[in-house]
Amino acid sequence: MSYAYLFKYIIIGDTGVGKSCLLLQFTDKRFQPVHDLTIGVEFGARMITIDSKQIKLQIWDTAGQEAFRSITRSYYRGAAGALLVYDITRRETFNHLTTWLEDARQHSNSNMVIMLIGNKSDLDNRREVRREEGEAFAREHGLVFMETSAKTAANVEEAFINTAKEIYEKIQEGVFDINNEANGIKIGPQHSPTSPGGLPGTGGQGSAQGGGCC
Ligand SMILES: Nc1nc2c(ncn2[C@@H]2O[C@H](COP(=O)(O)OP(=O)(O)OP(=O)(O)O)[C@@H](O)[C@H]2O)c(=O)[nH]1
Ligand SMILES: [Mg+2]
Repeated sequence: MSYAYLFKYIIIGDTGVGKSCLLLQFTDKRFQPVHDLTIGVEFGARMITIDSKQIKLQIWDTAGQEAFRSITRSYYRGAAGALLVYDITRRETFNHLTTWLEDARQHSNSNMVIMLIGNKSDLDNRREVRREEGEAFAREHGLVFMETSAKTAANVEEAFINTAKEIYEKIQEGVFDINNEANGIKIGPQHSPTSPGGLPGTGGQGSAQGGGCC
């Protein structure tokens, strides 16, 4: 299927926080109660609509285990968005956020949108990190924040889609250099540069294009 833009994402955070389960819930709308550790990097994709434009999200799900850290680092550079995930039932995963953020900032392009995610919100009875602590960390570091559950799907759509909205807004503001694919954004065949945010139904496919040959 054709798209107006392709955004590349990376999902990062400690092992076991639920990165792969969040991706599976977003792409396949299902939850795996027993999920294997990720070895290296896994991959998923899904189409979404923003401002009546089709946007393809290409998502790299990394391994949280320390041994894979150097592989993870090599994926930051080409990402437009990052989901930085901790587990609300394990404080140590929250304590490690600073290290993850330093790594992300050091190896990514400066415009990368980072969404902080406190996952496993369904396990409120086992909570070790209060929502306010997540909010405060996000505010302090200029991140967007959300609590999610890969199990119940609460806020999972929102997390991926709000990140895309932020990226899309940055494109509209001219912040992202969209002609440089290394920034994690690719313009698709459906893109129509003459109608940014035009009336619903007027942008996108059809008209305008087609004049060119071969
Ligand atoms: N209750 C609950 N369990 C979850 C949730 N998300 C993930 N889990 C469980 O947590 C475990 C780890 O999830 P994964 O998605 O494999 O964790 P990961 O972050 O990908 O781990 P690595 O691949 O090692 O980095 C699995 O057994 C999941 O079933 C959630 O939102 N709620
Ligand atoms: Mg995983």
